[in-house]
Amino acid sequence: GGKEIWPRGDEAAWKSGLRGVDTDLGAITKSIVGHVQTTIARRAYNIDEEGMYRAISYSVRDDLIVNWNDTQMLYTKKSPKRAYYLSLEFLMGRTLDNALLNLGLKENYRKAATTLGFEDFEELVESERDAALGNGGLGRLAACYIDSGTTCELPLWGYGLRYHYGMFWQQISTDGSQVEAPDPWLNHANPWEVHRPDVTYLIRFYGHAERYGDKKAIWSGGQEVLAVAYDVPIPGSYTRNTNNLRLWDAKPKRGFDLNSFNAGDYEKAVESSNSAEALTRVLYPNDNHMVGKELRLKQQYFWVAASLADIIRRFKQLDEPWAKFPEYVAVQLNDTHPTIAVPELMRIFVDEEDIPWNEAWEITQKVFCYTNHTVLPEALEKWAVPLFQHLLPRHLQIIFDLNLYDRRSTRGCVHLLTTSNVHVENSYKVLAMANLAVIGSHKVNGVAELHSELVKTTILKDFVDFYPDKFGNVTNGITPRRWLDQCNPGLSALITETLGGEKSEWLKDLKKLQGLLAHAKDPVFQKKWADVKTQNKERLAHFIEQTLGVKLNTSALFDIQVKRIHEYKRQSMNILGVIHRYLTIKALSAEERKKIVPRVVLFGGKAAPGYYMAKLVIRLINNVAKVINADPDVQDILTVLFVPDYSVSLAELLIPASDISEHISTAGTEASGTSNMKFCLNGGLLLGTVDGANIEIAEEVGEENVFFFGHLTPNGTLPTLSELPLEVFSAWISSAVEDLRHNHQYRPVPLQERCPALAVVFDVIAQGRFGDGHIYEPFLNTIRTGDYYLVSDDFDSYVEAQRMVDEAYQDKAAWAEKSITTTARMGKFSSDRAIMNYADEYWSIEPLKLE
Ligand code: GL2
Repeated sequence: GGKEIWPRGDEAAWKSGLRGVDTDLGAITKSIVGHVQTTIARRAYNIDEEGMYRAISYSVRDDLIVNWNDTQMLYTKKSPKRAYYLSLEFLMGRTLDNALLNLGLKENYRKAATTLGFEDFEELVESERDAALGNGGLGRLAACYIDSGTTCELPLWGYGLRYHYGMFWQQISTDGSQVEAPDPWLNHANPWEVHRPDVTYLIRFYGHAERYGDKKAIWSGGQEVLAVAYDVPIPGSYTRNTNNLRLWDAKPKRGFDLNSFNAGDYEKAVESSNSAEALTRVLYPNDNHMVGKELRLKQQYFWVAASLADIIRRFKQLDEPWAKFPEYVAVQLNDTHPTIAVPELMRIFVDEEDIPWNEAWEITQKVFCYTNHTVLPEALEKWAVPLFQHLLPRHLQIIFDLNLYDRRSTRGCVHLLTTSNVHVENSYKVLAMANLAVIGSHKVNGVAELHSELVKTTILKDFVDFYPDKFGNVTNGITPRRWLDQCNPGLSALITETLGGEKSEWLKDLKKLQGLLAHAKDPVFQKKWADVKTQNKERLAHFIEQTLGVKLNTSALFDIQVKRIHEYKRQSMNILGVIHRYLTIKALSAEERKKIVPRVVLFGGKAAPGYYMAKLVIRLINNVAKVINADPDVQDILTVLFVPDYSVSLAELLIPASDISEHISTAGTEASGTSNMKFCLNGGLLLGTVDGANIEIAEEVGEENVFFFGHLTPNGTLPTLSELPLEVFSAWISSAVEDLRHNHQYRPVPLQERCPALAVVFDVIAQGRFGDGHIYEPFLNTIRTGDYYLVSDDFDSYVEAQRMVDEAYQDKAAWAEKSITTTARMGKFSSDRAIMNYADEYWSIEPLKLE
């Protein structure tokens, strides 16, 4: 509140040049034309769609930046405690539409574009390329959280990497296989980022660490790379608050090595610059799977070191003692990817700031929180000690010292000492990053109730006795702005019309959707509801016909499974079920076939390029689709399609069109899932296993409105969590899965006896009905023997659940009621609720509104 001193020059001159956010049509048109003329250097007679998209984007960006500046100024002035979300992935998708809706300017921009001769505004919006800086749910969650954090007016920044190549582009070859092509998304100008050459840090790798004094060291030598900031403004909804996503790009410290250059070896001279820039070249395309590559560890340290340096620079401007650091800073570790932040902060405190070790450790733990996103063993990050030591010698020393320190502080607790120290015995030593994340944080959470329980009983069980208060749960959420208002404008309008008032009221308080319950049985409303669904199916069908040349029957039931292709997610069961359905229909008479509920089954998702089994499943899906779609016997009764190159934008098209979506992971394997929430919010019903957030969705929308199945569902019914305490339930799931796996391993029963219906399907595949059967043998064998993901155990009840879906779909009124009720009761799953939970209980930060 002190007196402001004008920093330089004539205050009036500065102020005369400042712009605000001008939202009237004239100002918008003028701004667009200005950008056409100068920013993109064109004129009215040679402006095309691509140019117009860019001019509009720069114009919208101006508004975002004005708000962004004002928000950052407010933060500087009030110095609230801030939270920083460290995520190696931010799967943002497109920005223009979202920004326009958040700013409330879409209609005026549409009008301005029309006046300038671009009548099809949606076409402009859809010409934007996705920012695909993430693999799947984990990366998209980060994007939802910064949207919600800003909408809730929290001082929350994201920190990530500016990959030059995002998630690969997926194509399908003529034999049905996935082929990967690079996604050089930055080849096109990216209007949504602001280059900050003034915000840079030098990051060191390799070299030597020499100890001295009390647990201190000097780290020197090695390679130095420059981290340069690119800022992406993040608008909130119905607020001027605009937060920041800061992405780091790697640049060589010097352009090239002058000595080699003088010696005439140009290639050698630029070599070091190549190796620096390789750092942020590409996103690792693995989902739920760790690959121990040195370059990946380099990315992690580069990103973490730059982010912490930036946070510390900001803190130093406050001129406060280090003990107060946790009163201004909370850092969220999104999975274990940023765990090196723990030893890095210790290194800065101890080596650079001269803070005694114990004090440094106390401060460090108060800063960090850690979210675990998976219990799959293959996904847990473990770094080989020799590799780690080579790249980060000083950090390894710190980790070893922490290990000793933790042993001392856990004195008497032998169990913890032997199994939960930071480095775990193996054929060579590895660092278990989750263990380091737990000891370095004051809070640890899972992402759905069941998952948080499983974390405590499996991978982190040794820590629970010792730190009982650290462990909690924050069930994931999704932003209703993108995942309802933006992707389903028809439904959004119907909801607003029905609830009355402004759409902002329910969009910012999603529990208000409950108001729809009063209309769930109203036939007139049901009809309107069903009509919106049909329009969304038509929109999707149009796209599919244009891009894939396949016609869809829009009065059919649309059954959709879109997510990463993974054995644990069991797309296998879906396609095997499709074959079973096909064979069943083929056995019917033409008369009987008329009674079948027509169905469109859509698949989408990418497989990691090195994941052989997942790629084989994609191939099977495509070849089954080929046969079924060409068979006149099932024309309009059954259509199967793999939609290539699944992305955020495709999800926005697919999700509003679904009647049923499949979330059918082996019980206990899907930490939460978030697309399940998106489908249900859009009135699609859920077909799933008792896993992840499916359980909480069923609790909210009512068990009668979901289709649960699985060997692990006793008597086909879900024991509600109130009947069965969560600890009991999670223990029961783990032991049941373990027993089944044990039996497959040690008391194998032939598939023919285990699941005769599935054995028939296998025979048909092996006989070559969908192309050379031999190709699929390795896949079939994983289920014939071992069956780790329990496909054969769950197949019969899956088929039965699908039969119940068909039956339910025939009663249109009852189906509409289920669909309306589902949407109405999805309020809990807004990411606003989740982010406020983190803000209150994990970060202790408060909203700060920009007036
Ligand atoms: C994931 C989980 O698999 C998924 O179930 C969860 O919804 C998301 C977000 O919490 O996190 N974990 C993970 O490693 N990936 C996920 O999508 N990639």
